[in-house]
Amino acid sequence: MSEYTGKEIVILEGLEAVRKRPGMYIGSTGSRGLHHLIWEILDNSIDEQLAGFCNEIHITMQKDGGICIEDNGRGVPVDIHPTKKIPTVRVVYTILHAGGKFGNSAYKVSGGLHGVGSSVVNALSTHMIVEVKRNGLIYRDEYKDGGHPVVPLVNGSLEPVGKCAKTSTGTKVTFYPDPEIFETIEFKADVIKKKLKETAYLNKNLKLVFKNEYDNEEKIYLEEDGIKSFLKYINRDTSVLHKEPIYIEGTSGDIEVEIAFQYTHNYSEQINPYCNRINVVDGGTLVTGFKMALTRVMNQYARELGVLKDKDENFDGKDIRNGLVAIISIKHPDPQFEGQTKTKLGNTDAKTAVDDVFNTEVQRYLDKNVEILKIILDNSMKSYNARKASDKARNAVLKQLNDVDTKSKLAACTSKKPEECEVYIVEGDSAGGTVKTARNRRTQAVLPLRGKILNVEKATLEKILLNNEIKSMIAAFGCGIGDEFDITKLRYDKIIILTDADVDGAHISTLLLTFFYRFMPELIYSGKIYRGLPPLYKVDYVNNKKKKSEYIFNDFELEKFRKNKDNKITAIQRYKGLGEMDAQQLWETTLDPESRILAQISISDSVDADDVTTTLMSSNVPPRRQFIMEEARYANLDV
Ligand code: 28F
Repeated sequence: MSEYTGKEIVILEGLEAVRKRPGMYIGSTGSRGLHHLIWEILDNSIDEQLAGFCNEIHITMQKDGGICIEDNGRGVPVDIHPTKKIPTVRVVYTILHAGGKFGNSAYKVSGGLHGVGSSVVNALSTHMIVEVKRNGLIYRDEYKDGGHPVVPLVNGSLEPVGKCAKTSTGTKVTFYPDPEIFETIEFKADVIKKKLKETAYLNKNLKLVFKNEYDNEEKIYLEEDGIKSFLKYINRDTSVLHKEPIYIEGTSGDIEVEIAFQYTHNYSEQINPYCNRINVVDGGTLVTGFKMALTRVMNQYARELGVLKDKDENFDGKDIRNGLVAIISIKHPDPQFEGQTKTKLGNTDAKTAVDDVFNTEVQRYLDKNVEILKIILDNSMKSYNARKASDKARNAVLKQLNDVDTKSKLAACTSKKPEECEVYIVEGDSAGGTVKTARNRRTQAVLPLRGKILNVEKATLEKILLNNEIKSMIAAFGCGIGDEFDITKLRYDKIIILTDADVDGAHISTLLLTFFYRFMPELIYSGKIYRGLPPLYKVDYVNNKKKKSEYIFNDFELEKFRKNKDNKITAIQRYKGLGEMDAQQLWETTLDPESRILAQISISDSVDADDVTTTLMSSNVPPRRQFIMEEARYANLDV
């Protein structure tokens, strides 16, 4: 056991803060949060690869419940830290936000915990071992019970514990998550494997070796074709217009650009941008550069080949991107991440670089693959013609929207200040009726929806705009749709989806989310969308000889409640739907800002998000159900 000095106490207070509010650092203490621990450690190895010093990472699920991650990078420095006066490796693992990778531009990353997560993982582990191979020596530091160092320092330094070849370098981290923090400490091989697969796609030629000691499985992930294979994977269940994705790469100045894209039969477009392997979900300059170049190059070809005649207008960018699925991955030495969530790239030179590389390389590619060029131009022409034809219909519909406002079932609120107003989108007329009685009329509006809403993945824009439920929503929100969307006109601060806590409810909620994601994604990105979480149970019980009752929101909570010996349960009521609650109960559980529980909907990874929508909307029923239940559970945990 080491004795703590004053310095260490300050350090441990930082880690104590992580233990007090784990959700703030890793999102949740459920299964997602648990796996997040692995991603944090893995990110550090990947950063080391990005810096050019590592090409192999081993990830092992140990039989004793621990996770071991080992890379062949340079090894975390062990010398005494200039200001903290303890070994740098101990600084990295015990001081919050001491990733210290700032200043080294190759390491700059967006938001999140990237590169600073080591100490967070340590804080949430009962035991952690860090082994470093550097300069022909092996070092080992170890921590117990949320980050307390247990290896004594000698003159302030870590003593080497062994020798190795000078050429053998790297970092190995083994950790055991704390069962007092996490609802579950069971790692899922499938979840880890999915992540490693995606990691391999984004890091061409990085070898990831997964080992599962429980069933002696070993699997190697290595993608020589990088994002090209990634794109094939994203489109694996989608019907495509050409079998091989278009893949181009090149360098412009000191920026490396890689692009893969493919056309599908979908009506939507999906562009997945990455900068230094970070998914910049809000896009930014690299996406602007791509769109500009694609539009220009395709219009040039269309003129040259006579697809567009002199009298014709140019293709609109949208015409050319109809059905497009693309991955743009750039490496930038000094990325500027912007926006509230730091998920938008700001560097103007990234725009020029992407435009530049696309311009030269795509023409080189398409001149050799004329049949693909023809497919793209033909597809653009179809969208162009459809757009011209539906412009009239669309304008007519948009004009009608004002009418809908009066015809729709929206029960408006009296306040006109968006910052204090909320709208509840409620499943079914009867629940809608109760919510109308129970709500605070001044700030809470109610929009009841009848039955299931249109599956927007399968419908054309025209059809979507003619759907009554969707028209009512567009009219109620007041901020338009698609290109004309303007979030500053939004009439509400929160849009709250309220459905029954069952599979159908989850399905309706997912259809709504799909609609928002496709046509008003900014609503999700700016955190305006919530799910109301109605309780599953009401428990009457006796505690200290007093009769009490409490709402319970999931089975996990109910189990915890049952285990508490101070409570003598007298009755448990299970709510099958919102319809079973009276106005008072609805007010307390889902409307009253003081006591309701809302889950904010967020998307951290657009590839995942799209994957979710395609899985859901496929006609294959069993996986759909599975997803819905899982999502419903996550929603409960992410409160
Ligand atoms: C299994 C997890 O964490 N790998 C890591 C390195 C390498 C360096 C480093 C890490 C330097 C100043 C902190 C080595 N030599 N795997 C890992 N490999 N961190 S984490 O540096 C950390 C910073 O303060 C490294 C020269 N420069 C950097």
